[in-house]
Amino acid sequence: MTDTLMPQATSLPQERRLVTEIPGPRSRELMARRTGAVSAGVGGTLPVFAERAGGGVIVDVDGNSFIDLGSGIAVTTVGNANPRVVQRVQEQAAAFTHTCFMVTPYEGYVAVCESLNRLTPGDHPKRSALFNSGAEAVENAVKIARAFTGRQAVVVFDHAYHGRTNLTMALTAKNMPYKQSFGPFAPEVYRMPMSYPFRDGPHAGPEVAAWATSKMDKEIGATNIAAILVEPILGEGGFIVPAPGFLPALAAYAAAHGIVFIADEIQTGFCRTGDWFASENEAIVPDLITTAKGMAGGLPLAGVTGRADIMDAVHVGGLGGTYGGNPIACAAALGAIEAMEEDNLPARAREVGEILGGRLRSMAERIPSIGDVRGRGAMMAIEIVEPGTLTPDPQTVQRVADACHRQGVVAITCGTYGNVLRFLPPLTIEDDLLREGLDVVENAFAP
Ligand code: PLZ
Repeated sequence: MTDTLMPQATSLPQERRLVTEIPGPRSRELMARRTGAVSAGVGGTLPVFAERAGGGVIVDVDGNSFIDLGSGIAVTTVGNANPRVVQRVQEQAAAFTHTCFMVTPYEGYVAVCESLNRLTPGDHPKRSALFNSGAEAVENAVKIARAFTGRQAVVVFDHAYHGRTNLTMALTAKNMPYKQSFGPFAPEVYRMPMSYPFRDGPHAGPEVAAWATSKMDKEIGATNIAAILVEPILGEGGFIVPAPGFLPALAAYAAAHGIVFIADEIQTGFCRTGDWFASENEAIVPDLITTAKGMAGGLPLAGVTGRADIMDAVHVGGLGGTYGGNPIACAAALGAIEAMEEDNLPARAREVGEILGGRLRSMAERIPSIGDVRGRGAMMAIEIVEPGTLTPDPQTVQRVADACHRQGVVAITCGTYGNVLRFLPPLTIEDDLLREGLDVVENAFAP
């Protein structure tokens, strides 16, 4: 490993260490309080409560140290409590915590927008706007595309995930747990077929895209479509990497028909896939791009970035929100982006991807229920099926994830069928710790 790629310093020992049963007594106590105080509707993955985290570990309130293979769902790409993030947050919190950018602006917001405009694909003039969550960014991207085109229809895809607010529930494909009993949903949302190489057979990317665009022509009419919204690699839907040519064909159709092409890079963006943005892999230049998660090192911040003519088409006052682009979140983003640039984290994501991908592929040779290994960079997954079939096996995935948790590894799942184990380690994880985490995953498959 070269010096520029050294993981961030953290005072936490970088080790897996179990000192109590899992969950330990302090976690059990807190879990009882949680049950009494927190809505049952808020789900949970691990039965332990966090106390500290950094590098590649999360330490719980009983002193158990877990190897983190989830980064809080692709958020702590630069490592938890990254020193550059912490320092800027502390300085900003001491200076001022909030003014509302629409009331009294501050430099941090502008600087984050400048970074987004500079780092996202394409060298055309760009503008950005900041929000609090991924879902809010997606909603605003749709608002902007509608204002720019004067059209209403929004095209999304099978297995898509875009959020939990009313419009983004409509944009999200999966019913349970995201949509069940929460309707009615926003209208003018149309779902099209997605390229899913493991499940749709040997269909080439352009072929699936042609199927989708022909449906758009016939069922919506291209001149009614404001936006085509797609995740370049589907996240919650199962880390589905569309076949080559699928995304470029969609982007070309959008360009030919005056449709705003929106890449939702909330999970894939900011170095995760080995590029700054996953769209770069097929040289896609989205009209708009939504970001959140990894951008701010753990603080809530989201953005919409894109062509200046589209972003500026909205009437003055049409975009905003009390907290959007909060100064502390902006300070965190500037620290996180500095870490990504100075430590060359796209290259580090490719290194992590080689360790992950190599190990997962060799596991697949030994474990017949691993039907597919896929992903890119530090965003990889295995899809679990009944051996030799495409039949999803979510029970095995749950059993493996639970066993990992008991053995001190934070493993998380995803997928339309709940049968995908995904790997999103912080890029500050040490190589040997990552390998140890993967040993635990492999052992967890043993019956
Ligand atoms: N778009 C591509 O991955 C968030 C959801 C976790 P928010 N994914 C994690 C859960 O179960 O709620 C996501 C995403 C993509 C949009 C979002 C939404 O981002 O910040 O969670 O609103």
